[in-house]
Amino acid sequence: MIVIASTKPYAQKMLLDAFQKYAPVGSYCLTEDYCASQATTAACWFPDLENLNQLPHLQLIHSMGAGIEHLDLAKIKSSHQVCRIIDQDHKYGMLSYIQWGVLYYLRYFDQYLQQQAERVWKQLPQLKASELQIGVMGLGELGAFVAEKLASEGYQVSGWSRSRKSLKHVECFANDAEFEIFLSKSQILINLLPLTDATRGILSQPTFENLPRGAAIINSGRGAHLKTQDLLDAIDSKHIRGAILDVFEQEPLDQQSPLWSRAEIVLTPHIASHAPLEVVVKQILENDRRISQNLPLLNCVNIKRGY
Ligand code: NDP
Ligand code: OXD
Repeated sequence: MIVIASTKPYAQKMLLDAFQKYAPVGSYCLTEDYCASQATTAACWFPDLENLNQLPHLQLIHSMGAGIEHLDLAKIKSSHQVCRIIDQDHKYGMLSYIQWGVLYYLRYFDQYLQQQAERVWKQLPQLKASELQIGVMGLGELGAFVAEKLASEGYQVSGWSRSRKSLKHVECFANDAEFEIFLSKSQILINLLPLTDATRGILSQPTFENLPRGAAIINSGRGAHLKTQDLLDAIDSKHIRGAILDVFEQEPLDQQSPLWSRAEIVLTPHIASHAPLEVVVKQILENDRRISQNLPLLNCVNIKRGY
């Protein structure tokens, strides 16, 4: 039995609609239903973990996405496992978002939009992919996929992760000791890190100052990776050319945020990529089946590591 658990009304509705469409009747319920007491798995997005921790048969806290920062890991019971969604279409969705962002800078669309606003007719150089250095922070399921695909398109791609990776045509850097050299090769810096204590605020002044002058940022990790004022200062000083931001510390983004009105910033409402809901439901059902048959679960999170 799966219990649907989100404190966000839009996510609760999305999950319930998806289970109604793709899951067998009787395989899911809501936290307030009587049968929640039988639930072995919770399908979650910002759940009330204290409430879930009361359920006597619960064994699995399952994120409905790739990210798990919406779960307060300190509150997860030691008897509970945490799993997340990993899916090929999710990876392609992220890839297309990043490809768009990279082309936006490679072909100077940021500057042409500005020129249009000022009625300026001026042709800028037509750069080749091989002339652009891209750095991908986080070489996990999404980052490694994106980095290899961009490298196959001819870009000069570097990647950075905790442990060293070996990826086709990607120069791989690892851990804090190699962060600066990685940054120095990132004319476009793409963030695909998970949000943890170690990565919170990583898109900040010390990182920006190690990027080449005129670098651009694409943040499709999490909003709390970015220190907004540091970005605005780096743009004002012309060290950073601009940013494409998909995620924000507070979502929806506050109407008063200065980010809305900056020509150097492109905002999207956390749409870089979503796993298809049918896949979300199927993966959660599969893990719940595995629990009932005492089989190893798929796509488990390392709770100690935080991702
Ligand atoms: P994974 O857990 O598969 O990969 C995380 C990567 O980050 C790993 O390579 C890991 O290194 C690296 N990493 C973690 N901590 C550090 C650190 N302190 N220093 C250096 N590298 C580190 O995550 P996914 O690729 O599946 O997803 C990444 C994030 O993307 C998600 O957590 C989510 O926040 C975000 N996301 C955003 C979406 C959107 O629409 N905007 C959609 C989906 C996800 P190592 O391999 O060595 O462990
Ligand atoms: C995810 C997301 O974590 O959509 O999957 O942000």
